[in-house]
Amino acid sequence: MHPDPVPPAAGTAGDEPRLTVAAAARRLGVAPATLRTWDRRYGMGPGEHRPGRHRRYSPDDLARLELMQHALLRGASPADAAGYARAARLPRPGGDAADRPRPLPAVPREEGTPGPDVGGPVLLADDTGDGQAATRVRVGGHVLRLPGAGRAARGLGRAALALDAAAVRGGLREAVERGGVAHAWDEVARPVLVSVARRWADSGAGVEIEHLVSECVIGVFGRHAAEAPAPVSPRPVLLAGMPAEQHTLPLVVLAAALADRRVESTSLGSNLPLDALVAAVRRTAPAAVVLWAQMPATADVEVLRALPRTRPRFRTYVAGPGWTGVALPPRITWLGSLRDAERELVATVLV
Ligand code: B12
Repeated sequence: MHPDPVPPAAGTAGDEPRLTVAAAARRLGVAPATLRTWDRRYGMGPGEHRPGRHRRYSPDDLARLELMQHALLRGASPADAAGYARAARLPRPGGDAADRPRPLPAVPREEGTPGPDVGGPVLLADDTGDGQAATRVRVGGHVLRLPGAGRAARGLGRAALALDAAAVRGGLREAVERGGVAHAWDEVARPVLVSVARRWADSGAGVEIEHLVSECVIGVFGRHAAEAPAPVSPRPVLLAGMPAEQHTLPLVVLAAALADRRVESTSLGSNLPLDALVAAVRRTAPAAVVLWAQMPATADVEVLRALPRTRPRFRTYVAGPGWTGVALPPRITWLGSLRDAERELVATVLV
């Protein structure tokens, strides 16, 4: 898809389409928040600003941003990249094409349209061998496979590979704003996490990317939950990782989804010791308890049996791939997806 060109404002050179922040961001394959940051911190915003109008990027502004992006991807600091881009002489229209800075390819119009390889972020079509077109995101020499992923996930993948935390956060925030928490997790963040992990499993590389994306997920979804309207649920949902379980991102996201439904949750994070879990259940009088096990080793039914009986009672749920194939004690329900969990918990809590 093309970025939406904005018709030239009256009184400007008629042949120079100007782009909004969103359209310029799409053209460059970065989050709008990244462009705003580059503007605020490094003075890389639109050159011309006319009172009473939104700021728009001219072709020259875009060319400078592309130069900045090139420099960043080659390892320059943001400040140095911005300085380089500002100082560069841009070719005039009609000048010798060979003198022009090589523009980064825009995000391809169609899924699977290969872009030219200029060393910047490129999306490539790829045959997975099962007849399905897969999309790979590449930054520098790093490649991330994102089969069937949409534009937002590909943008997030690029930002993640570039270890650009501001862009990852911006991409996540934008996805939440556009499509809601479940969309941002299931269609944007999760494919990237799964792909990063697959890359790690195949090559042993990229744990730093996994950590960076995890931190950004915790930051963005955590903040979303904190800023939600006051809850109306009479009792909270208690969310905790099983003892010895380090993976709890889905619970952070679940807390954000519940907050949007005005359901209060109490998050106890990862690796909660059993006695602490028991104490928390007694003290918070939850309507429901959700225990996440990512790893089979942490999916221990003895923990479920050790939970205290309280009045009023609470319902116990387990979630995460660790529980697959585990015979659960009676009245314990397994939650298979974020959307299912949200639906089930809202029904349980908001009775
Ligand atoms: C993020 C992550 C981390 C983060 C965790 C941060 C945090 N605070 O949670 C960090 C960096 C700390 C980490 C560390 C490690 N990790 Co890790 N990690 C992951 C990763 C990428 C995502 C985990 C996650 O959130 N999964 C949730 C979503 C993204 O995936 P899913 O579980 O498959 O989703 C399914 C369901 O769970 C469900 N679902 C999804 N979301 C939701 C939400 C709700 C509410 C519900 C109910 C359901 C649901 O839908 C999906 C389809 O069924 C996974 C890869 C993966 N594919 O999961 C590896 C992964 C789990 N890690 C792995 C490993 C080995 C480790 C480490 C041991 C080594 C390492 N990679 O550094 C360490 C140490 C951890 C430890 N001591 O236990 C392996 C586990 C292999 C195994 N089964 O034994 C995985 C699978 C990576 C891999 N390819 O090998 N990790």
